[in-house]
Amino acid sequence: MRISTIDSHTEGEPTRVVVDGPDLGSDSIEQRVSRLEGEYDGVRRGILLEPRGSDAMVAAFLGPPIDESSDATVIFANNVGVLGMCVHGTIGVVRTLQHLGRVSRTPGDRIRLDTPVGPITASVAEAGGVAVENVPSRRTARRVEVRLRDRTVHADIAWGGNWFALVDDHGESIDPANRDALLSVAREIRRTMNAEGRDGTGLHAGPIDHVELFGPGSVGCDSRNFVLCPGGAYDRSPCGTGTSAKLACLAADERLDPGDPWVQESILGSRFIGRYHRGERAGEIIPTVSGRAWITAEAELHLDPEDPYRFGID
Ligand code: PYC
Repeated sequence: MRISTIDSHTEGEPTRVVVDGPDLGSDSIEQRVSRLEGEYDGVRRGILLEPRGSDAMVAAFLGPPIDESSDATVIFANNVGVLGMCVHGTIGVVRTLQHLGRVSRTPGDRIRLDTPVGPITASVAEAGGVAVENVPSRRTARRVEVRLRDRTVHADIAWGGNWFALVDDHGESIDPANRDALLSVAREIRRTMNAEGRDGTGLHAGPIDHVELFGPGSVGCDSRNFVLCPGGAYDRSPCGTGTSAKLACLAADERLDPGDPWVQESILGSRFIGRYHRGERAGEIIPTVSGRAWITAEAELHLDPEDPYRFGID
């Protein structure tokens, strides 16, 4: 199978757009997801796992649109499976399509993409920026007590296209030098919440798959975060679905007004700017998250039938 890919990174977090690869079909998005999870799971692994990929890499599989007002479908996947949505990945997709000449570089131009959790719109911004209007986001639980081995923390549960547990009182410094401790506490929070059935509820109900720990931001930033992703890696960017979940919590607590900017810094010091307006349903917001991405590679991947590791190394 011929697999052509273009890699980019969005504020430090990698995306691999599959420009030519498995045919996921042109029927419903659920059927395309199930084809990727079934027939093409080995291909997903081959694209994302070592020796070609890494735990932090997110792949974007493009296809024909579902809705007639959309331009394309995108299904994001990482080292362990399909994601609901991915904002850093969407920014990478737009920059890749610009690189291919399929999307203009004119600020204000927009493309609409169908995702497994609903349509989103991405707008071209100045200086290589992209603004993603994400799916409706909301908080479903506030300050849930989570007892860990050596501390008790409190988590908000919010949907931003994936399910997040958002924690302020973890007691750790959000610093790259403290990464191992951050990974360990975030994993324990997720394990504990999953074991106790502290799930996201309502539309897209499901277990917490991301954990977001917050601390003070540096000058010009409202906050700094550390985000644990489903496959155990941490997000090098400020995580756009996580920023959307944060905006939902800020809106619910009346700490940020519609239209006002929220500058979310990542553990690396890179930034996303988030804003929201109110959604149609009570308690729901429509977040817009802006960031930048850069192309890093163009490749043709080979999955040699003789290669025992063609479908990746776990
Ligand atoms: O930016 O939404 C995001 C994201 C999800 C997982 C990694 N990045």
